[in-house]
Amino acid sequence: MPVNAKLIEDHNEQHIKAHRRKFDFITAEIANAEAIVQKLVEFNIAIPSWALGTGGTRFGRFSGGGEPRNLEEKIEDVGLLHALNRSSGAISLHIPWDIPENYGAIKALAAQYQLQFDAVNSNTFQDQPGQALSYKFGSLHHVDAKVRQQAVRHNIEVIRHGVELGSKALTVWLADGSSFPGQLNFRKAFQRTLESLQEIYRALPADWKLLIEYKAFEPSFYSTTIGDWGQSFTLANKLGPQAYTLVDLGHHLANANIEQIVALLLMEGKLGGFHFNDSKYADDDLTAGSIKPYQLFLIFNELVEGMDARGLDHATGLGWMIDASHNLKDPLEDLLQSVEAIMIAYAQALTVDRQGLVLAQEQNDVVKCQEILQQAFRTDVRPLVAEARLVAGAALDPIGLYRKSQLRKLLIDRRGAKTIATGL
Ligand SMILES: [Mn+2]
Repeated sequence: MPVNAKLIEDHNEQHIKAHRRKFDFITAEIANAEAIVQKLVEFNIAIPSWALGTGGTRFGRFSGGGEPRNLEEKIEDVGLLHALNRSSGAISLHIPWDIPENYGAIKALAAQYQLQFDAVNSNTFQDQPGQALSYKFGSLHHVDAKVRQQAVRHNIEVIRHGVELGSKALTVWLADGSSFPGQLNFRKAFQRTLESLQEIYRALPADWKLLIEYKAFEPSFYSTTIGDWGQSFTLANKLGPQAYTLVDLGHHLANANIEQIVALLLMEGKLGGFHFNDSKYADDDLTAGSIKPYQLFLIFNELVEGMDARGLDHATGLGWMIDASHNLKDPLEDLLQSVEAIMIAYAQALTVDRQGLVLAQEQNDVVKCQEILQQAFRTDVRPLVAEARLVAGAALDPIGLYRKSQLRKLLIDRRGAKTIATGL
């Protein structure tokens, strides 16, 4: 492991004076700094196994070098991130891209880096080598029962892999949809999807969640069979108490009010998890907070308010995961940026004057409501996030340390300059 306690200590030593100055300033500015730092220490965001290699577009892919060649190296990369920020303590696997050959060895490796296994993800959006039937026209909604059966069996197999590793959730995202009017009978497609999901649901262990992700469009361009939160929510309600909706920030039509969606799903007890990314147009897979940090804050504002209203533990009540794939940045630096942006938005949401906001809302004081939210958003909470890292034994400046230690060069030396992460 290239990042050890000594390296972190030496790095923090160099930054501690400047950090103390900034932290003292903010603790004087806000009331509950210590409690916020403690919440930040507990908060972790899972890293998906497919975010560790350079993503591409349909036009090209430009590999960055030193990418993880197998599951072991993916776990090593997440371990590296977690050692730097102590906020990335889980990995989310994609089956069949990351099928473990030896569960015991994989679990031991993850434990060595203090990593948990987050939700497992099934894949019926592409055909695998040797697969009997094609998903060209969909999977769980397919007109042919044999294709649906194959897709159901795959999902149940994914659950089995997850059970072996200690995961507690299956995330289903379907590419099922249609690209031309008339191609699909919407009612039948939805009904077939429900029946397939019911079969998968019956195979869930009692302490597992089924997370149903939705997406407005792409790869289909006319309709998606689970296209929005209402469709996912309907399925989750019909399936039962272990089924939940999963919100991916990039899966909405432009200008959708995601914070309102989140608030209502939480109120109904059906928000199960989150996929963080950012976008200018649609599913752009950009770094969280890179385009719309205010939206990210407003979402966290609703999350904190809604989770507190239901008495949910912020760290464990919902599944938190990044879902992005980058084609320009070093994936590890990009993930450090995403985690930082998420922590900042969460910290800002924790500083919102809740009582003041309730009062202003009840008095229809629209100006005051905006003042309260923007006061929190415009407060520089980065010293709180840095303090949480310091307390947890992470680096005060994770990207600075990553660069100074030349960790990418080290990975390239070990793995080679031309490697491609499995699944990409
Ligand atoms: Mn997603």
